[in-house]
Amino acid sequence: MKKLLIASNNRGKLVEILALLGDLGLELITPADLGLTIDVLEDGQTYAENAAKKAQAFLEASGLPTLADDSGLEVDALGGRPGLHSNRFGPQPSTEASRRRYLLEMLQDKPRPWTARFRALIAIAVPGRPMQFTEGVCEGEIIPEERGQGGFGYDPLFYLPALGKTMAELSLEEKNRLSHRARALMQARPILQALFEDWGES
Ligand code: ITT
Repeated sequence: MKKLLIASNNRGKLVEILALLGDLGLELITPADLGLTIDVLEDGQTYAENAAKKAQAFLEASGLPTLADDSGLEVDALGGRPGLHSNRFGPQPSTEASRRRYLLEMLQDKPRPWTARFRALIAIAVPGRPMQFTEGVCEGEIIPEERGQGGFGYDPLFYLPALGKTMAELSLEEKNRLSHRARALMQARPILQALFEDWGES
């Protein structure tokens, strides 16, 4: 079976991506499957730059076609922060829980609603081909108290007004119908299908 490496060390992301691409007829490989422990320095100026860096580093380490995700939460009242720095927001070292607490601290004096969006950039790297990118956005708002146990990261604080639920109150299937990552990967699917048709066995 043709192999695609999913270049993420984030367990929550991996679960979602494996479910979203599971029916493509590809063998989806994780860094752990290969014993790869690469921590790419995410110092790009854009999500696309960071996604490309991750995809390229894992492609070079594995020789496999590789897909990477760079994503973040953009809160309007904070001028789009934490954005690119969503995984290292606030005092370091940080945890998912400490980053959520810091986000609420930053917002406490700002008028509500705290409108926000999640953004995901997907980079697809195949040896000898130009890198390809897709993007997905999911609009919502930050609420002052955590709700729900599902998902990861900022999900318990990210409320979807149309559903009356936070991302963390959705099942994996529900999140994967509407999330930023789902939207970006929906566009990535035909790109992957075309690449793998040309690519032959690998
Ligand atoms: P990899 O680079 O190894 O994939 P990472 O967690 O470092 O893992 P990013 O650099 O893309 O990934 O950081 C994205 C951060 O944005 C992530 O750690 C969360 O804090 C947040 N985030 C992204 N997508 C999210 C989602 O679907 N739900 C909640 N938080 C999310």
